[in-house]
Amino acid sequence: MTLQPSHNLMNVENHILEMQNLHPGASGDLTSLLGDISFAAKIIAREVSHAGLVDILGATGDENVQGEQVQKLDEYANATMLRCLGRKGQVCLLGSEELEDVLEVDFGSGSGKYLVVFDPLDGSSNIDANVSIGTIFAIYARVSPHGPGQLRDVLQSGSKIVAAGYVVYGSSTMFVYTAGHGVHGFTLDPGIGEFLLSHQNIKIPFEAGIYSVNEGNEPRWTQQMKEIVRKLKYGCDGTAGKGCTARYIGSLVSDFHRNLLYGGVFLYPATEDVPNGKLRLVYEAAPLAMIAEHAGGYASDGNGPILDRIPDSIHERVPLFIGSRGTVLWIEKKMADPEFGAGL
Ligand code: AHM
Ligand code: MG
Repeated sequence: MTLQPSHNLMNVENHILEMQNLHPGASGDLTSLLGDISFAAKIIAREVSHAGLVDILGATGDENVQGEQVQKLDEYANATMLRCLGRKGQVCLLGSEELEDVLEVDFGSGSGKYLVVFDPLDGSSNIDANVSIGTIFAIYARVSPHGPGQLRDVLQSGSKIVAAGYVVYGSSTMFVYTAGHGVHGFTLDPGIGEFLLSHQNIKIPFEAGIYSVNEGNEPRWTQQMKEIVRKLKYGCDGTAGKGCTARYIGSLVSDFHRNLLYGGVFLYPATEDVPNGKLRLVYEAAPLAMIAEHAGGYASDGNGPILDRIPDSIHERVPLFIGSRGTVLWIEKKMADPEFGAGL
């Protein structure tokens, strides 16, 4: 009997190393940075699994039994990412949705090649209800020559992302990433503390069977958007004529992850009162857009690819349509048609 490589258990670190081998001459900095992120994810996952005990063990601002300050989970996740990333001199800059400004990093070497941007705990309004939440990240190569990173290093289009991924803290914890060679998912085995390859080379179905949108905002959508969502329900060219079913968690990572596996589209359009939508280009939309594209999907701001947008500021917001490629392209086409929905 011959042992097939597919029988091997693969943890995320070994997988990332295999990906590195596709790039002869790679320094290993990206590999170790992705390893740092998966390490941080395990620490955050452990804390998330205790979230419901906070009221029993001590509220925010209290001291816990070890005499440590109890932190809100999103603050904890942010602090954990900052503590884990780039200790080996791989990064020149970090940007977090939780921080107003970027953090220049200088561990003395002055030569960190990469910068990492992240949303440490996305969907945080769901924490207290035990609903799944996540972490989103993207890694860029710096454009400034040397020394601590600069703002211009972050203000690059998503098409320049070198690696992106997310972690879902759900019924199990999953780490999903791409470094440009497919999208791969790993499930945390809490018993051994390892992310094991469980979803190799994820591909999203071309047409959505699910639509995910906060329909409470419908009164403030354009007529065009109302008609787009109506057509998603009843069936249209973008859904092979079939009507979609609705699923909306209110955690972008979790909604995106489910749609990636099953085929679906997530929409966070502009509304009268919020002209650029709610979601952030740098920390949420661009990293997930890279994942979507490498899984065969697509992400649009309604006019064109999210990945083409160059942010003007780090907290810039953007309308987001992301998921099954055929469906998002159909939405984009309808948004370009001023007559669509005009008769409503
Ligand atoms: P957050 O980063 O503060 O958690 O906000 C982003 C979240 C997304 O996860 C989710 O898709 C969206 O907000 C839900 O917004 P709404 O409650 O308006 O539907
Ligand atoms: Mg978020």
